[in-house]
Amino acid sequence: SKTTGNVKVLRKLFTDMQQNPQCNSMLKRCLNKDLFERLINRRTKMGSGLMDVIRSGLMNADSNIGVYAPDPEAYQTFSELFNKIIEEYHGFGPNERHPPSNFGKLEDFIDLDPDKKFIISTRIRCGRSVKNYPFNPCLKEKQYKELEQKISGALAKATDEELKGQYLPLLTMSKDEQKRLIDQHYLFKEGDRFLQTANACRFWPKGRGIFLNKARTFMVWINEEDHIRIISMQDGGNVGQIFGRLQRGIKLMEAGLEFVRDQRLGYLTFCPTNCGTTIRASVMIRLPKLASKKEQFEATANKLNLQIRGSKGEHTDSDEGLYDISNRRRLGLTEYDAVMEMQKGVQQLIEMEKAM
Ligand code: ADP
Ligand code: CIR
Repeated sequence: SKTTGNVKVLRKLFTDMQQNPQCNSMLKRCLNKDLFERLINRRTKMGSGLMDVIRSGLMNADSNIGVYAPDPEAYQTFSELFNKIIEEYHGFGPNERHPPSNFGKLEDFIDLDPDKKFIISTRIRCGRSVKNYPFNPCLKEKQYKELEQKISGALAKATDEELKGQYLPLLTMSKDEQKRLIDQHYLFKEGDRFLQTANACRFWPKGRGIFLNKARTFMVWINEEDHIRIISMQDGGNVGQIFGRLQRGIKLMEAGLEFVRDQRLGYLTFCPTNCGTTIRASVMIRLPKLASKKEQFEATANKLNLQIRGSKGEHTDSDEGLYDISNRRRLGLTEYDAVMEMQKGVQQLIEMEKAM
């Protein structure tokens, strides 16, 4: 039967991963044979199985994490696996509860680089999933269209002059325009093999697109990795201005839509690294002296709970000494603390660079 065949394929891919010395993913560390056998026959009500959770990690040996939740219920159904990964990534234990949302006082956030010596730009993003819709692998073509309409409709109701803008569907965008928007760091990339193998790119480019305000400081991604990504960014290091704008953007979306929030895990997203606050606050920064001492750079970032990415996003290299440095944890702390973790950490890195 089909199911037995699939189980065979799954066992083979799992064994290959276990035996692959190149693979160093959290999936490999967290899913031992024993747990694999316990999870192999489980299904969510929507029919998602273990294969749907771990396919990306099995097919991409260079995954950092290697799992996605095909629908919100998967976090429960496969909790033994997700909880281990969530604990390793966020330091959030299985008996902890994500705190209520708290964005704190905006006055506590500063300009990290008033003389514009180190920071090119700063960006804060968060993700949201719309209630009563599964995640990418389970979405039907019709649901992509519904989501696109609902989300772009909510954005069209903006009255805040700074947030007003227009929605650009990927379907009608020229390849030139798409490339320009990606190169300018506004738009998501195309052909992410981690997402493709997670079955997250079906019907692409249908239902996908970007909303951009006039000043290009506020944008919303529709139906890429998550239903919604809300982004605030601008040149320089003014964290307060950027975080303030993000909060107004979130309020705008909340006025028109309802989001999935779990008692224990906070806001639910497709990738477990994004649950909780869903906040990634980052600076695009040059720290030539510190970065030349790779081991010290990485160890310091780690100690400060910061994550270093390349200059074109996750899984890319650094170009011309440019790094994308952000808070690593998003779950088990407040929105205020997530952004503050980036602010304090980057402040320290800049101090170190100055002293070198
Ligand atoms: P995510 O949206 O999940 O944070 P990526 O790492 O793929 O995912 O980044 C998306 C885009 O945002 C990439 O083009 C990346 O270079 C860009 N980006 C991230 N941080 C900044 C920043 N501080 N300034 C400018 N662009 C940024
Ligand atoms: C991976 O496992 O490398 C991809 N599925 C992306 C995971 C998200 N990574 C992260 O650090 N936020």
